[in-house]
Amino acid sequence: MKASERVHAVSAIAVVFSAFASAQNMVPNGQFDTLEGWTLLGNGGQFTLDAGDGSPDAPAGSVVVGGSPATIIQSSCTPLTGPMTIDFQVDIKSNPDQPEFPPGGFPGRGNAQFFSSDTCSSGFLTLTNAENCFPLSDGWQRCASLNFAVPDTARGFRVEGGVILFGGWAKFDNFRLGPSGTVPVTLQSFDIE
Ligand SMILES: [Ca+2]
Repeated sequence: MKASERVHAVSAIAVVFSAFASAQNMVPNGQFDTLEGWTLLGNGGQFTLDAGDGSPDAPAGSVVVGGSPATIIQSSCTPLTGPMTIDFQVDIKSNPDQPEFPPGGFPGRGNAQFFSSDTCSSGFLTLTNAENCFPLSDGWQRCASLNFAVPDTARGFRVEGGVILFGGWAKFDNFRLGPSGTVPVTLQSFDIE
């Protein structure tokens, strides 16, 4: 193979790979390469990029709870056309002593929210909470919602990560959402050093 042909072959592989990767994950900047596309909600909370930690790769989105009970990071809105069945996951690391109250509820969580508008500014329809978030530990833990039925009227979605404990902290990484079976989502706990 000539050098020019090799270049073309490598380019073709790169194009195919990037198209496949973007089809897998519909969450913009779900790997926190930067803070772009993410918004902090909650009085006095802090949201920064942790260049020394991540799951699977650094950086991660790092949240410190402010004066309000809940501090939340929210992704930008992504257009989507229902009906479809999706898988959703997020990797979370947080205070090991976070209480679970109410059961299945608020502290150290991730969810995906669906809207009838493609800007997520109105028309909230439903949400799905990632499961297996408890108990949180100071190691990375994967939470997920599998085979969630998105309503046929959905035209946009966004995802959230949140933490409730006063004085608490959490890190988020690896937000993924896509048609079921196209994102490598698994319900499992794991630690990454
Ligand atoms: Ca990352």
